Amino acid sequence: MSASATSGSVRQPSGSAGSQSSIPAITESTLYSTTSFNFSAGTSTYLPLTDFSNEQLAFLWDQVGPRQTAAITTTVSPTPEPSVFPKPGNLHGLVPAYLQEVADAKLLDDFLWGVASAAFQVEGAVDAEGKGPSVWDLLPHRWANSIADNTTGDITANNYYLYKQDNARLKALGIQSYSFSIGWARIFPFGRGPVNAQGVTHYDDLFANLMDNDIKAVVTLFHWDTPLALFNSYGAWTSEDIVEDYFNYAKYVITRYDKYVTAWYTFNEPQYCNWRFSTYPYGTILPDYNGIGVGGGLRARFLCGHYTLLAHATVYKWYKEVFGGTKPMTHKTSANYILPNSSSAADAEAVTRQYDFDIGWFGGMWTNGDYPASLKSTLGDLLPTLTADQMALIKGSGDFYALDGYTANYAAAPPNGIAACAANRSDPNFPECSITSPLQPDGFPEGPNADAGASWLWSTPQAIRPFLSFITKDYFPTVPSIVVSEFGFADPCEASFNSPSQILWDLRRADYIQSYLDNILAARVLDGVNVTGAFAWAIYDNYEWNSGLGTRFGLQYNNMTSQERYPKASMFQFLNWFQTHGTLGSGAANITAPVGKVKRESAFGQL
Ligand code: PNW
Repeated sequence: MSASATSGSVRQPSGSAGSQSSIPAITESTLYSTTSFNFSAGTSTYLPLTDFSNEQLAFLWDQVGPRQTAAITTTVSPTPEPSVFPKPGNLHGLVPAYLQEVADAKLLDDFLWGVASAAFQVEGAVDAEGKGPSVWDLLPHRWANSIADNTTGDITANNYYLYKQDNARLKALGIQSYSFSIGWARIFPFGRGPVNAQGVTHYDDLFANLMDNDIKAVVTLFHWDTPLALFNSYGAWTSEDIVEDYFNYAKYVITRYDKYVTAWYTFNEPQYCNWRFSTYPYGTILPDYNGIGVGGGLRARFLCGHYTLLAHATVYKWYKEVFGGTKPMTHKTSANYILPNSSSAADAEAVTRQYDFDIGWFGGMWTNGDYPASLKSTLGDLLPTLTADQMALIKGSGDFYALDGYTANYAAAPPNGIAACAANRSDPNFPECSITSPLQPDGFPEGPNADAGASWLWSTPQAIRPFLSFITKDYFPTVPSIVVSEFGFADPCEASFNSPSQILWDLRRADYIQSYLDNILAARVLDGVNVTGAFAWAIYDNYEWNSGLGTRFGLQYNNMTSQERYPKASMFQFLNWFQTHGTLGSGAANITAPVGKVKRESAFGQL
């Protein structure tokens, strides 16, 4: 800090000109010292994070402000699920199959499939049982107008207390696997320091309950809910300190739960460093450490990416080489299929650049561990340099590719040319220097659009088939297998409907799911892509980040008042597809369990 002590020097009131003034001179008490404060000079120094007291936890929650509490605040015992659910009938049946070539094809035994969620989006119970705040608990409360409908995630689907019923529902529907994330600040309320016993007991019971229901657990360690204390202390993902704190958290969770987990994801979509982390309110609501400046931007984006990548690779190496882990581990990647807007060489280059910035950025595990050349030449000193040791750590740090691939885009070179754009950090299209659009070259939309709260999403289910080939054969030929770790759709205006009779026949989502799965199967059986899994987003309606509760991705409708879940038509479309193409090929509810039907082996250890 550069504040200078000025004790003893006393400025006279204005207008007092020495001895001619009738105003008495100010004399300062010697009991005090004074300082020239300068808040912006303070951001070069980290705040220590060593006090893990209840008072400090209360201080963090005061930073968030008053929270909402659900009507239900204790774990609920499940009631029996129906054996038959209301479902689409004779007057509007399910959407028919799209690809007759794969009508009789069956999935292989190893296919992993189910529905997905994330801790912040479904758990609620925001400050329950010793949890610390994450940055996502803060933002909806304190960052004015940052959430489309001004809702918070304080309660959302209240899965923290309702998980037993939710798991019973998954079993009753015959769903093989559940992909979910663990809340870092439930385990470590301050991001580091002591473990929160109640949070651990909760996850112990969640795993036990999933095992008792024969549901495979696919677990993400980090789905964007960074502990707030780490922002306060050193700027979270803009500091290398985060690598050690994340590693410490990951080791704890993996050591405790590995035997119950079918596959591990270290990170959900490191691209969050672009479209979420880099736009947080640094310099106002969050401190702007590490030279980030007010509002974040490119420096925040690529520092975040750098430390995310190193944190991932550090955990992977430890898991395989020290812990001796045998479960498949990778991170999820958010990417969409990109088509050129024309046959020009410039548009082809725009497509390549878009892929480099979307998937090449975090694809070092499939290459030599380094960033793509286009990123290095365009970004210069905005992109931290990877050392030879770091590249060696990153290279090979994944067992399979996990793709969250929702939609597609056309890419065009900017009108001033790629070279001019890439040489100018102020260019509006910097750094990708490609302009993406959901319009085909003839101007017609590529598919039906989603809800306004997911304006980036267009239903383009046929894109997944060539995209799977592109990733595994062209862009990263070293990828051994690929799982579609998220796909899903938000029907327009669903949140403005207020009764199940309007909501439950979700035609666009059902249509998207049928075609999407048909195209995955075609990629596998016709194109020879080793695609080994598919997870629909989401288990039920939940908190959609900056779109709040008003944009819905659920295959089940969730009444946020009663917290009752109702399967939508899309859920039956999804189940029917796996009943048709599953290994047993029967209509039985629990159709794929032959592989890895995981049984609880023993009681959890002590804390
Ligand atoms: C994923 N895109 O985010 C997240 O993992 C989920 O938490 C989220 O709820 C879900 O998709 C639906 O949005 C994405 O722009 C965000 O292509 C943006 C994109 C893709 C996925």
